[in-house]
Amino acid sequence: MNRLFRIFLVVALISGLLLFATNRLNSSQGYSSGKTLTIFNWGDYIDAELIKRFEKESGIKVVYETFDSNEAMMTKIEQGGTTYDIAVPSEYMIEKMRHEDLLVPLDLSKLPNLKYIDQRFMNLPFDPENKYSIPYFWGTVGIVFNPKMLHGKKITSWKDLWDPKLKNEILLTDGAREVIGMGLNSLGYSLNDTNKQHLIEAKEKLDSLTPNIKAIVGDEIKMLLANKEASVGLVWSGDASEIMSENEDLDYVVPEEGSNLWFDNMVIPKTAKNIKAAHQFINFMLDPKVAAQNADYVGYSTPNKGALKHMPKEVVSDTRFYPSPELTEKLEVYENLGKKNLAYYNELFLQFKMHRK
Ligand code: SPD
Repeated sequence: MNRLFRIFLVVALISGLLLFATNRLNSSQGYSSGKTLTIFNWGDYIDAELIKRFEKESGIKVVYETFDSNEAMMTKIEQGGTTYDIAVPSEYMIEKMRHEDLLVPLDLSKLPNLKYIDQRFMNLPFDPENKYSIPYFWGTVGIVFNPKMLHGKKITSWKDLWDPKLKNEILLTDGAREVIGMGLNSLGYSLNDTNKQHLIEAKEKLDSLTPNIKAIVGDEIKMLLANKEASVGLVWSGDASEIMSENEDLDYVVPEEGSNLWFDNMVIPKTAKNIKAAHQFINFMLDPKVAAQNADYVGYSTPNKGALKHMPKEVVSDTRFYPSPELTEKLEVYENLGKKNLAYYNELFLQFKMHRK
């Protein structure tokens, strides 16, 4: 081997090693190359089969990360150093992200499947022309309960939860707006109330519920309720539907005092590195058969009108999970209450959690 050839071999070897190390480092940091798409979604919120199918059809590798609250998602995006191409926040957080200029405007011409979304879920106040967000799932907040464990007692109102007979029987979803909202609603206040006195009253009302609370948990709430570890849970409707498919004894109610109507939408954060692939993925998820498979898997309500045709009749006609527009109009959508107020909700929620200890 002559000297020149040996030098060439060494240089080629070192370059190859450097390239390999850089790729490893980049991928471990979520860096998206043209063939990588990084998605940031709620836990238990997609059929993993669909990710595999998208990867196969598009040749794009999906890096998938999860969060468990809008606040956690926002903190991660705001603090920087992430390269998320798609995130799935709820309405009030989308409004906040828009105001903070954290979103990339969508190219709707790249989303032909958008035509399948029911007009009822388009042009909502948090994003009036869907410039930044595309409907993913929607639902309500309510109470799932096991009438058998409650000796036939039916729950219809938030107030029912304060019944001393429910000692250590209630599981709460770990969400500041959901839990503080329950306190506010039970006192007849709005879910978007920013009156300090009302918020303190709501926190005190929640403190008085402490003896009945077994735990405040994340996605494991579904397993605990389905396995009869508790008889009552404050949950998102889709979780209720999934729990009920595991245990038919359970029922779900939106309390009569009122509750929350929510919308989770797909957005492209400014952290995106692969905006083209993000549009491809959003359009893929909007395909009626894909959306139907996803809804069937996660148990949440789809806003995709085209998908409903591919789903079992008994699912889409269940008004607990597909409530009529007349009922949803009576419910409240969370508003972006501004930095200070949202921080105050979080602080009260933390104080409430500490009070339990
Ligand atoms: N396990 C997935 C949960 C997603 C629920 N999103 C509801 C947000 C309501 N603000």
